[in-house]
Amino acid sequence: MTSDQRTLSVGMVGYAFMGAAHSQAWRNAPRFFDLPLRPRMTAVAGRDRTRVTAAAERLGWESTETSWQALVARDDIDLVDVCTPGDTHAEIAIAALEAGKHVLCEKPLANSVAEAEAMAAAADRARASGVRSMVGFTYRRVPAIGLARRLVQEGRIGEVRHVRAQYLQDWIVDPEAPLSWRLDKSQAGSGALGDIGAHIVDLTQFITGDSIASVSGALETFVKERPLSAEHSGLSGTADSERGPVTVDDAAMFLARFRSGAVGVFEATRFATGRKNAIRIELNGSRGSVAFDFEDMNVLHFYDREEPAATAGFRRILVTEPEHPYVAAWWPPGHLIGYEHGFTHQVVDLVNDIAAGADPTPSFADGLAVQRVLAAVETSADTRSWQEIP
Ligand code: SOE
Repeated sequence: MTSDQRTLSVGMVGYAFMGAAHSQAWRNAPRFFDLPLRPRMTAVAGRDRTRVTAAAERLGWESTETSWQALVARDDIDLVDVCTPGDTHAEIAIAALEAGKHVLCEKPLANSVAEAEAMAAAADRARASGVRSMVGFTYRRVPAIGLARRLVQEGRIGEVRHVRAQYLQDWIVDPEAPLSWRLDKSQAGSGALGDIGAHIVDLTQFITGDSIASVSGALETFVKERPLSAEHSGLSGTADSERGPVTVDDAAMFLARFRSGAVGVFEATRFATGRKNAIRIELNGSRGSVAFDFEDMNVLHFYDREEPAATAGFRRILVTEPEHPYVAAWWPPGHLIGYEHGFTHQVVDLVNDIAAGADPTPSFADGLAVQRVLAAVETSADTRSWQEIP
């Protein structure tokens, strides 16, 4: 590293929805948490000079590059933050790791198992020289999710039998919503399955500490053609008069068997009218249950079967106490946090791990494990058969 030891000099590639969320996190993390290294928002890269300059100004980056290669080649960058569509993750992340930069890469890790394997192998090689990597499954860092994991790991719901997970959005329910890169297989790899299904695969494996052994799935594309996108940013855009094919799934469903013997039902869709960003996870165990919905993200529901029957019932825990994961650094009890805080917690954990020489999680190997589940769901849907996860 060439930069000042007390700073961690960050270069970010991409500056749309995820770039904005990550920028907020790099800026806020040292303001609310005591960090061993001070993140410096050194440079942001994007292909269009005018737009990347405007983004740098808006989001607070000191300088710009018009190619990710130029960013990765800079001596004053310690960490590369990859916020681009999935088709570029492997190339950028591997080049950055080989250049000795730590890497934070948006999810899903890649667009295929082969790419994810190459990334995990590159991360392993880089690790030998102290270079760290993390994949951005940011919802792991929602305090209520952290509490759910703590309760499950402490045995408070006993042996897990049922895993019920949904990720529900509705941003393309209008058939005239334009074809963004998220609807193009060559850029996104898959649709609802990889974009949001990946989150619930990761979250359920994280909370249970278990892994999915086999799946049986189905995919559906309801709207097969859409207007081409004239302009697109985040989840909205303007339509062109020409139309093109949707090459990814609109909805993905699958049954799962976990290695511990638990069974799971998963659903990821962009057509759940009225559901905006509902990540719903319920686990039922031999001793109790936990239930979470991101649309009420400061709350965890907990049922303890060992309480007296007359008063037992789902308890609504407001996860805003200093005893809860990450919360002590924010506001007094009852003063809620939001979507962007998960990204800040992600940066906090990553910076702490880098300073301590520890391996951040979720690692690229964890990202590869999710990718294997996604691929198995696709094969299962194609072949109408159960698929084992290697
Ligand atoms: C779009 O569906 C999206 O932005 C995902 O890509 C993110 O991972 C999720 O956090 C919100 O929705």
